[in-house]
Amino acid sequence: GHRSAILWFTGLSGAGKSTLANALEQQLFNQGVRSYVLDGDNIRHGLNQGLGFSDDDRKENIRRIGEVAKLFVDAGTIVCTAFISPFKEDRKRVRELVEDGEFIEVYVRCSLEACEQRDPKGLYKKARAGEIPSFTGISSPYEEPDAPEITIDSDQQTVEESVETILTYLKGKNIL
Ligand code: GGZ
Repeated sequence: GHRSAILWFTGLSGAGKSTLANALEQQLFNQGVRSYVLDGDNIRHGLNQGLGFSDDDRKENIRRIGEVAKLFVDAGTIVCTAFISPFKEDRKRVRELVEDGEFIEVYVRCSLEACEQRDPKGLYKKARAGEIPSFTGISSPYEEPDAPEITIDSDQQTVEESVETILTYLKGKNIL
């Protein structure tokens, strides 16, 4: 058996949150651990369609995701969430929804320069051109975590190394 938890990935667009969350989920699945990834694909296009990127909409986005993540914890799952979640206060509120130790903040740290260089969807280019208002890192803030349980330097570590770091943390905390 294993304990349930929220692995809350936070970081800039293009930092690699979804990639890491999905790679971790694959490893957990291989080990027979019940896990699930919440990301823009299944949340912003569904439950949260209609929410945009104003501060208020982001706050509501994160609040709802936090509530859903809590349900997954109740259901005995390890849930990985991959959202920018730029505001400290919103992340703290999710932390407070679950028991101590059940909220694991994973800061996917990557310089704005590197994210902008990657620009897999061309969004930074559009944001710089003024075509996307309130773009995180350009025209909307990102508040770095002060004390994340795990920090991944995604411009220095491979996905495989990063997944190992997280698995080691989970084993150390007797979650796996
Ligand atoms: C930031 C935006 C924006 C703006 C669209 N700012 O790289 P992506 O494309 O796939 O991931 C980004 C995603 C961010 O949604 P989140 O739900 O994670 O944001 S938050 O936690 O702040 O609510 C990006 C795309 O949506 N996107 N417009 N203005 N990212």
